[in-house]
Amino acid sequence: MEQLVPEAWRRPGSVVAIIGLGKSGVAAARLLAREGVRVYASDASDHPYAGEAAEALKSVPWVDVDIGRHDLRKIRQAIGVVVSPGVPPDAPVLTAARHAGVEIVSELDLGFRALAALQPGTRSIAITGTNGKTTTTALIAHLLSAAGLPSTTAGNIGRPVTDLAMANERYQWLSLEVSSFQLHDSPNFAPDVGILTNLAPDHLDRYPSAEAYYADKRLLFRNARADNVWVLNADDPLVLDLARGVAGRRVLFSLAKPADASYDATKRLLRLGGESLITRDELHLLGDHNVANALAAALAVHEAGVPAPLLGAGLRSFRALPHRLEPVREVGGILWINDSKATNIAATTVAVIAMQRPFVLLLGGRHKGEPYTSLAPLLAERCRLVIAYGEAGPLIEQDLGGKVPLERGTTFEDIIARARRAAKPGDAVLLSPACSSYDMFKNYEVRGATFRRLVEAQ
Ligand code: UMA
Repeated sequence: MEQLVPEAWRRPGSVVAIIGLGKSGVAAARLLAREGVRVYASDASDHPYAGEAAEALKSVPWVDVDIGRHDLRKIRQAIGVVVSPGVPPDAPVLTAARHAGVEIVSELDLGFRALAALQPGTRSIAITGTNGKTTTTALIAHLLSAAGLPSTTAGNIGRPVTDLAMANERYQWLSLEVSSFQLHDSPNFAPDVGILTNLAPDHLDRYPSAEAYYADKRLLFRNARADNVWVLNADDPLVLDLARGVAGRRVLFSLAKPADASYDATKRLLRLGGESLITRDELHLLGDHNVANALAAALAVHEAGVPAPLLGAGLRSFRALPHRLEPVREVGGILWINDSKATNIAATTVAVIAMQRPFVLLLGGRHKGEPYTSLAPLLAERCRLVIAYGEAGPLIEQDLGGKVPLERGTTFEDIIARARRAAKPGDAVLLSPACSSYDMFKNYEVRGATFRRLVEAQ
């Protein structure tokens, strides 16, 4: 049996430092304390994301909690560091640990190791890529469960893997969404099946270049074995390049050409090998990118042993996730769509391409580094108005002003009122911000929920 944690972590006098007390840090602290490992858990912010849960750790034996600072002396003396995904690798606290020779592992790594020890035999499908990860992850768990194979989701989709490892739940398969942040410092991560949905620049506020971001994505393959299956996007040369020379079998999906899973645009049919899965109209998701996600998910679940007819039934019964091109409500002929999860240009691009009606686009939030200019040609045809708001408002105006009709907005109440005035019956209003939400909200979920509440109140 694999060791749940390195033996040295359990030695008397050893302390493991946990950096960041969001969901990941809190779950990691709980797991280690349960295993009898002493923990020093700290968060630089006075208001860590996990708030009350982080406070509650103070009453857990074996856990020493600091909120509002990192005690670098304690961290330098630690036997190991467990880092939360939101802490950038060049954060001073990690630099201090590295200089002191302390090994740094991610919460994903700790969780994956614990899963292997506590739930041996559970198999995993890991999903990464710039966009489509969350929908594909949820769709995979749905397809597995619909076919009678007990499964659940964890990882970047919301539930830390350490939390799942600790739970008294048993699954045959896990569908794990893994971000580039989580793949970093994850030497033990080794899924059975891996999916790379697509690659485009993102997180340029954290990485020095797109290449550095892709290099972290490549860590999906770091423990590749001959019996692995890699599900790859045949339409994305960057994906194929990244997987070049990796051990294991590769299966391909494509919207444009024959592949292991493909889309026949003339007959509007999704296919797996020679078999038909479903028609386009039976897939209740907006946009061709979601056809690609469905093909990727079907291929992965097929590898888990589920035959095409059962995959077809599962695809038919799946519905859009909240905040991902989610139709909220149609009022007076105007369809309001919540795509708050679109936090980069590539995600907003696919949303814009998916629009079949004229639309008003709500764009803004905290700028993440990429210019907005590439959106201009896509907006020329159907976009009635861009409403630019938030910290990125001036940059968006600079990049798109004069090229598409654009006005500036302030609060969410204000941008929704402006959208209502501009939209005509038959139009859509699309919240697809291309930015993070952190200038105005706790996260993209709260941003989407605010949009929904205001739209429903109309
Ligand atoms: N912090 C420090 N010191 C620092 C820097 C940060 O203490 O030097 C603290 C912050 O104050 C914060 C904590 O570290 O309290 C960081 O927490 P976190 O951001 O890792 O938050 P979690 O709640 O643990 O959520 C994380 C993922 N968040 C990120 O990767 C930013 C969640 O993905 C994921 O669902 C969760 O783990 C469970 O696995 C969210 C996300 O936005 C959805 N992901 C990005 C994306 O999808 O684009 C990658």
